[in-house]
Amino acid sequence: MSDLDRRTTGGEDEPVRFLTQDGQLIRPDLPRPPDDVVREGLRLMLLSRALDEKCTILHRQGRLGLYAPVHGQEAAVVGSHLAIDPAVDWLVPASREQPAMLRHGWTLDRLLASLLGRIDAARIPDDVRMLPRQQAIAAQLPHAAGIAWATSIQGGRAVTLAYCGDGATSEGDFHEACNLAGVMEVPLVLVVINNQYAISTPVSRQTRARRLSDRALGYGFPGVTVDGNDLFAMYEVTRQAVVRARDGQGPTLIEAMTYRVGFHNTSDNPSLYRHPSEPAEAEERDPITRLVAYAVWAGLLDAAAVDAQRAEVRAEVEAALDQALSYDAPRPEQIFRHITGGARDNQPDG
Ligand SMILES: Cc1ncc(C[n+]2csc(CCOP(=O)(O)OP(=O)(O)O)c2C)c(N)n1
Repeated sequence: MSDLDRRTTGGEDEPVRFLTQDGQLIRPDLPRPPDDVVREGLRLMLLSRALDEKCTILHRQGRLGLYAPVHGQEAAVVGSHLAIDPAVDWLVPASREQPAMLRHGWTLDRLLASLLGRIDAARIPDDVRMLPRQQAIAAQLPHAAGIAWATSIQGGRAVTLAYCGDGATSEGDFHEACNLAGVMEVPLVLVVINNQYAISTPVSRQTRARRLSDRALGYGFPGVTVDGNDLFAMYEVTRQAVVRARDGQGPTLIEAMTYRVGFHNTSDNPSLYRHPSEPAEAEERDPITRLVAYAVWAGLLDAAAVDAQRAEVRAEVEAALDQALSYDAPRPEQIFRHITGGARDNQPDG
């Protein structure tokens, strides 16, 4: 029985955690990702934070419609995605997995184009094995189970990595997808980002279950709860789940315990439903601070190199924004594209 399996029996109450907040391994024998994976992870997390900052400004300037930040959840998203191979595996995001989508092959200018309504430029290239962001909560999950089922019928080695939030676990689509995935033993890794809130609804109002990972037991596959602010734990648990899936042993549910530090999206005001001390405390568990502490301690980067990287990713966002703004601006008639039905969808707008 692997560690992962043992944790599904309910014997261990604590989330899986490898790193202290000071960036030290809790036990020296714990596995750590290869150094290049840590470097890639840190860069993506910094890029994600820079993107959050820029998109919030663009929204406040009235130049961008809506943005859902990743702030606080970066290790959960990046750590899990680092464990799959974008050339082989499928990504099925929810609505705030921007760094995973970038690592999967959607370029930053296309991502920004999507947020700016420049939909032709935003198109996900056919060779990128990824679904678009999903705004209808949990609606992506039956598709994820279906993709995983299809790839297993085709006989390839592909694994599908899907994401949803804690609120999504109360939706019928979540349960239908998990049931199908369990019955058909599909190669699906489902990461539930438990950021404690579904807009204003706290997770305590979603379920009486002890943990969201316990949901998996009812569908006959392993569920494991992980410290979602710990890149190492997220990477290792997802890596084990991916090995299981590739070996034909079926799905795994990973609950990433984290916290949505900012607003739900740019139209939300969280001070209406939570005390400001809550996000302030969560900032003390910041996933980037933790990983930087490890990287400096392990000699992968020094503090000056981290600062240089922060500047680099900001410049990268600015350059991608310039590129995105050079694409065709949205036209009102595009709103009706794809909803008029049949052959008209293939005709020029208007
Ligand atoms: C089917 C559906 N119901 C309701 C909504 C409105 N809505 C948008 S985001 C959200 C909360 C989602 O919470 P969670 O699944 O925890 O993900 P998070 O946004 O926290 O990442 C809700 C209820 C929606 N988009 N789709």
